Order: sequence, then C-alpha cells, then structure tokens
Amino acid sequence: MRIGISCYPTYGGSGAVATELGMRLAQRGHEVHFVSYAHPFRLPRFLRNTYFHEIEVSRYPLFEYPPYSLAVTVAMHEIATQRHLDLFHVHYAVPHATSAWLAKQMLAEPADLKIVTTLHGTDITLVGQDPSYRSIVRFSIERSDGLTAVSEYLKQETFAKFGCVGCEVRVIPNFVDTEIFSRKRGDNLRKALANPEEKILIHISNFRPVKRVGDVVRVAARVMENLPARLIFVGDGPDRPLAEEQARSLGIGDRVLFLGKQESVAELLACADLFMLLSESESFGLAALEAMASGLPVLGTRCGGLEELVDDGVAGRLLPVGAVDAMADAAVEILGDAGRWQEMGRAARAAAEERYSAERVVPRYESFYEEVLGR
Ligand code: GMT
Repeated sequence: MRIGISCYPTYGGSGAVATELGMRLAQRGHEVHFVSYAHPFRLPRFLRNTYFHEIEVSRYPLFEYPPYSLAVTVAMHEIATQRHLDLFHVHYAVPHATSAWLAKQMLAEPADLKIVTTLHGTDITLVGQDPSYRSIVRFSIERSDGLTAVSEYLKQETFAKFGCVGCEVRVIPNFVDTEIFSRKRGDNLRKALANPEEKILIHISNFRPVKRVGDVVRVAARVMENLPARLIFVGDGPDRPLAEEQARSLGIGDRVLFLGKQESVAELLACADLFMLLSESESFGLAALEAMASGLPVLGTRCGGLEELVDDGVAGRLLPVGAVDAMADAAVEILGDAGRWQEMGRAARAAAEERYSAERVVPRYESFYEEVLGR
C-alpha cells in the first residue's frame, strides 16, 4: 500500500505512535510518506520505504495566525496526487482530520483516497470540545472513511462528547517496541542518577495541567519520608516551574532531577523503580506502557485509559485522581517489598509483551486499512 501519515512531530504520544507505526509499515513493505511541519522525533534520518515531507507554513504580515490547516491540506493533496496514495492515516483529529477531508475533496476522484483518523485523547476530550473547533471536529471525524481510538474509554468519550451515533470507531491500542523498552538495557545510568540505596521514581510527560505534576512531587515527598528515594522528571512544558517550586517548598529540591526533553527514554526507564502517571485524564498513557515494557510497576490514576492498560494490584496500583496520601502508601508498599516489586514488574512486562507489542498491534492497523480500502 502507499500510505500517507500526518502527525505532530514533537515529543508526545500521538507523534511517537504515528512514527513507530509508519516505520513498522515500511519494514513490512509498504511505501510510507510522513507529512509534518518538522522531522518526527522518533524517525531516523533514512529508512527504506519511508519519505518525509515537510509542511511549509508561510508567514505574511497580515496573518497574526498563519493558516496551518491549509498548509497541511496542500501538502497532503500534493503527496496524494504525486505518489498515488491509497490512504492517508492522520493522527490527532485537530486539524489533521479536517485537512485530510479537504485534500480529498480537491482530488479529481475523491473516492480514490481513503482517510483513516486515529483519535488520541485531548483532540476529543478537551481541544475538540472547544466551541471554536467542536463542529468541524465532529464533521471531520464523521467524514473519515475509518476511525480508530487508542482505548475503549476514548471510543466511549467520542460517542458521549460528540453524540455521533453514525460513526463506527475501532479500538486499536497503542503499542511498544519490547526490544527497545526492556529491563535488559541494563542499569548503566543508575549510578549517575541516584545513590545505590535510593529508589528511583520517574515521571515522563509534557507537563501540561492534565498531568498533575504537583501531585507527582507531593507523592514523592511522602515516599521520601519513608525510604531513600529520588524523583526524576523527563520532559518539559507549562507546569514544570510549578513542579520545581513545589519540590523546593517541600524541602526535596536536592532529590528531584529535571532532565528536560530526552531523545531516548528507554535507558532511563530501565534503571528506575516506579513509574508515576497521576493524570486527571489519560486516554491511554503511552509512557506508562513503555515503563511496563521496561519492567516497571506503574502508580497511576483511575482516569480512563490507564484502567485498561494497568491491572490494578497486578502490574501496579491505580488510585483516584488527587488521592496523594493513598498513592504514597501504595508506592511505599511496592518499593518496600522486593518480592512484590519484582512480581509487579514481571507482570507489567508480560502484559506489554502479550497485549501491546508492535508485532501484535501493527497487523491490526494493516487489516483495518484493507477493510477501509474494501480489499
Ligand atoms: O491528547 C493529548 O493530550 C496529546 C497526545 C499526545 O500527542 O501525546 O496524548 C494522548 O495520546 C497519547 C498517544 O495515543 C496517549 O498515550 C495519551 O494518553 C493521550 N493523552 C491524554 O489523553 C491526555
């Protein structure tokens, strides 16, 4: 198949999934064209069967807001025409599903191009609900030839929030490369990050308010009252200063490390002891899956997608959003009992391998494409 993939190129789950999917499809012999405003962060410079097309968003003094969606549309239309694409798979509905629909209408034979849209999270639950976008997001997802959501939770949210009775949504979960994310990557970095007796707590995100990074710091502070530990933050975003300030005010500033954006997080996860994702809402939680594949128990919240990913009491613990004391107790219980920690880590790894490995999930996208193309 000749497949176009559009995604946000920056650090973030939807871009990571889109890129990993495209690379796997290319390995399986498909021709894959990535369309994005920058080189996707997980895409190597050269890979057989993959092509990267940079979207040029030109500026003009009249435009306070350059029309990005139109530039995406034009790039999609050009590539679909020149490369005779069979389908465009767009990740994150806003605005990619709309641009794809427009690009399709511009073709001489619109029916020749199928559009598959993957819903990732806030494109449905938050941004897509903004009155400035809601009606066009609904229109565009209804006009997609195929729709997927990364969890059952997100599928139900799509129905509930948009009330779109007509749309069929296929749940295809996110996946992980279980070779790259593995405990086997060793603990090369451990010595550089913590003292031998300290447990390493880790959080990876884009520090948006939905991630509740303040809770991560508060839980870590409570854990540190009970056992020697360090907290490592990976990523960057608007609430990072809040987390830094909170760590200082709780007196644990010297035991909290902010590493910023990292190209590769597999080595960091492989030497950590507990992954924390205490979000308000999470449609899936790709970073938690990568942690599980790395043999880490997850401390998370009952916030939708994480409840499908993490079996509470088996691969980690899930607590209500904001229940900081109960979260800290659960963390101490896991970290203070080597047997339990090992058991949970093994269960987390097993779930990643059995349910979410790339080998299991990528063929599901391939079959979905075939279905949409009517083959
Ligand atoms: O929807 C977002 O907030 C952004 C998006 C992203 O690009 O990182 O995250 C969402 O998609 C990820 C990949 O499918 C999921 O793992 C995240 O759970 C999801 N974020 C939220 O639902 C908050």
